Amino acid sequence: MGGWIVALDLDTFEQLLETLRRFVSERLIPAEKRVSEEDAVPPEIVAEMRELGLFGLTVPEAYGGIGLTTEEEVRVMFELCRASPAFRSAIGTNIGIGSQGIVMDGTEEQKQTYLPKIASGELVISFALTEPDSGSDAASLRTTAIRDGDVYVVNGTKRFITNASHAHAFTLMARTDPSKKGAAGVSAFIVDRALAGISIGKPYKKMGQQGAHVCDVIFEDCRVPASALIGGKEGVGFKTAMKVLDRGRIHISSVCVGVAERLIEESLAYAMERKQFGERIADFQLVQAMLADSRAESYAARCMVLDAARRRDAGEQVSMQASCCKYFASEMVGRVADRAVQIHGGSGYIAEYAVERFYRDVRLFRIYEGTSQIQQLVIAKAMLREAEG
Ligand code: COS
Repeated sequence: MGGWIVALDLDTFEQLLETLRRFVSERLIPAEKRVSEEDAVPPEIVAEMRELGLFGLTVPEAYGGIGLTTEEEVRVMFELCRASPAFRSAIGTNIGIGSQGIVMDGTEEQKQTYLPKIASGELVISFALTEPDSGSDAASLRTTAIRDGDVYVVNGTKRFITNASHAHAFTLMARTDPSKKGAAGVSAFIVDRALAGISIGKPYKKMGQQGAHVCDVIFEDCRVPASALIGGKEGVGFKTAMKVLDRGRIHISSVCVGVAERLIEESLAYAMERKQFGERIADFQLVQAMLADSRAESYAARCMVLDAARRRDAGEQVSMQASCCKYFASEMVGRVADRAVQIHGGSGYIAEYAVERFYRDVRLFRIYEGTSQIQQLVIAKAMLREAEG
């Protein structure tokens, strides 16, 4: 691991944020248009992200990463996500849903085999949970992993898997016990892409977030060594996935805050420059109301995300708070993007302006890593559980 992120005393962490701020302004934002047009993050930028240590932000130091706390991670994301979400996506599965199952529940051997390469960015890892018939109802997944001697034979299709087209490994959730219908029959594996019996679909054409790729992953009689079972335990893979998503949802919420801050910056700059009726539109109270609503909501989301992150770092169970954050922050950035387009007027609908692209990009935040409706369910279920004692 190269670069400047070594030990995270306060000064070093502030330095990290400062370096990142510069990287975002000088390298990422100027490359946004190109990323969108070419539907790819340029390899030289991926290489720079690797150099900076960004692929290893959340991997513990003992395995070659930087081992950020959740709070530090979200503060890094607030900065990074002032640039197109496609850049975040390039590192997103390595620092989040792809790696965290191994970090949380992997055996020592699994950690030593995978985490150093994940942290350096040498190995890209994706998270394979969703299927054609299993989205929000994740526990109904049908992909099977049937034990046969010292291997599991995997069959099934995973859908909309982020970074699958360039992944070297997958954190895969599959049913090891088909006689059990729900969560109890599901196990988690680390599957190497190089194994026979894995094919990757063509990247889907999406509404936004060009430069981030999602594909189907098809397993046909793929023989996965038994040693790939995460933690060496069957039947707990759904729980691993849910724990990973708890952290993932806080992460996505911080992404939403970063993007909202950028949209506010763009809106304010435009409103201060654009003149109508002989005045800057920023001086009109109806425009000010939109700016103020966006600032207040983004600030609220930032506070929520920091609180949830700190609670997680203190060892609290934060599923409910993670869902509150994901629900509020993703809906918030949708409203902020909508106002940003409105403040830009006709120009907001034109691809020359960043807000047109961000408006499309942010729509996904209300959907992936659990829709807003799933977050509402998780929150309400927790409320009922608490009230019922
Ligand atoms: N942490 C640890 N364990 C958890 C957990 C969490 N956050 N959430 C659930 N579990 C456990 C439960 O305790 C339960 O275990 P027991 O049977 O031992 O009690 C088990 O997992 C099943 O939980 P539950 O009955 O609540 O599961 P449901 O089938 O009702 O599903 C939802 C729960 C809907 C919340 C889940 O399916 C979900 O999050 N769906 C959305 C999936 C998603 O985000 N997809 C995005 C794809 S990844 S980009």
